Amino acid sequence: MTLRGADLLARSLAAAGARYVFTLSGNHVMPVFDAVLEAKLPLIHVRHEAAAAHMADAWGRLTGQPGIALVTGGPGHANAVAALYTALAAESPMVLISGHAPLDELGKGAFQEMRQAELAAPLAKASWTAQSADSLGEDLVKAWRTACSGRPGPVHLSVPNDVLDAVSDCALPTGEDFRADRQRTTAPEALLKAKRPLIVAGPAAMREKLDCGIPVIGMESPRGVNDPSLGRLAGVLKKADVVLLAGKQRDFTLQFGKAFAEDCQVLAAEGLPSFFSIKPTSWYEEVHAALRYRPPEWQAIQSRNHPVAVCREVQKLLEAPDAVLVSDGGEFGQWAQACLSAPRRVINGPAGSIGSALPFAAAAKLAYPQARVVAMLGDGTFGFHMSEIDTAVRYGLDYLAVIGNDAAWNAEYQIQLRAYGAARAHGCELLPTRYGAAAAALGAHGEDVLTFDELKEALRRAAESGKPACVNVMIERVAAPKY
Ligand SMILES: Cc1ncc(C[n+]2csc(CCOP(=O)(O)OP(=O)(O)O)c2C)c(N)n1
Ligand SMILES: [Mg+2]
Repeated sequence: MTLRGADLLARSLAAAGARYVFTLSGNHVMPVFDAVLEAKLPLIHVRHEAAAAHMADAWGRLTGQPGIALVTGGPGHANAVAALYTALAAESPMVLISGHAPLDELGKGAFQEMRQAELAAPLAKASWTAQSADSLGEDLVKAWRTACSGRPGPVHLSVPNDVLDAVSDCALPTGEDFRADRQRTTAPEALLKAKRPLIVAGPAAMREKLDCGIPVIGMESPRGVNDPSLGRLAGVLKKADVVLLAGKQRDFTLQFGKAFAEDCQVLAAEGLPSFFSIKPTSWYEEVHAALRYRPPEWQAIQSRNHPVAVCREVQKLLEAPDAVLVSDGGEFGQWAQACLSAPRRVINGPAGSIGSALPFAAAAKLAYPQARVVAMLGDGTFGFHMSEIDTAVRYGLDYLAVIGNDAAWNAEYQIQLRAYGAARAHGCELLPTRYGAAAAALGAHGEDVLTFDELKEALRRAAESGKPACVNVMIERVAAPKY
């Protein structure tokens, strides 16, 4: 069968099992927009290319299958590349496919000509430019498998216009060609014999559950051992006698190894060990109690526009067995992670890059249409991809976004207070904008909550609206939790 490169691309993605293409249109990729009609591959078209990449990232983390982002060449590619950093740090399987100036015009000043593969390379596991329609199927197999294999991560493929328009009679890859196996190794003897063993899992490893009688601690926060969702982790890390780092670097999050006692034996593996089971000891309970720890004085914080009180109301919405919590942003995001739990969680992750919450929530809703999806984000963070509310409205993605609005880039403001003093704090103020009204103008259900008593009803109305919803709550400008 003779097919255009664009058809080969679209049909290969369908054969791989891709469910959606997260995209923003542009001259270079219009052949693919045409080809997805036959391949029956739905497009989710967004308002900024970074949002498409963030959606592919969240899809990858939630489903384990690479999310696919498709953007146009040059500026579209450059916009999308910025979002790869978050996916790389979160070890998220995704493929960014970018249109590209035609091969036969390169070096001649082609429209939107750019050294795209080089631009994406530092932020991807692999990054290259397709050279012919005949090899496009192989390119896609390699991209997909690389994204999933070993430590997962983003992969970039640029596809020149003339490659998309060229015809080829090469065979399409099959679903089997795309399959990537993940291998585990056996647990090291020293870990099994230890008195106080710990497994510290990196972002990809922690998404694969292992319940084995040894505490498995997932680390995916830029705040490392001080991650507020991990309670008093720092104390138990110091007590451990043998630690297995499973797909986890001894990086800044572990204070480059100083988070462990000097005589602690630190072992490393690519990922989690294969299943084993030992009888949990009192150490297991001690570690879990430390992780659960939250200051008891928080219970006294009631009926105030404090993040703890806001989260207490939001937690009631997350009790559903399939709920997804998305958390992003500075201090408010840290409070959300400290106070909220849900069966599934997607956070901006070790990259510490803010702004991805709304695209993440949209992808979560596509991955789990029946699930309640709640995104917690700061007011500054909301501004990054506010226009994605429009995308959510167009596709009926009825997530609930809760904005903790302290009219500031508070995380940075807090740094100024600590480092330079209140008199020198500047450049981090925002306005107490009515983001609920803005969301309503974009077609969502919007609420602006100025006093705490209004919160409960506003959340109820939002959750029952059947629309994408945004509850903007004015909160006190407090520093992130510390234990
Ligand atoms: C892409 C990106 N830009 C800037 C920063 C620095 N930064 C981290 S938190 C933060 C403030 C976020 O403000 P907001 O979303 O309102 O949350 P708040 O801290 O006020 O609760 C900023 C600017 C970052 N981490 N990532
Ligand atoms: Mg703020």
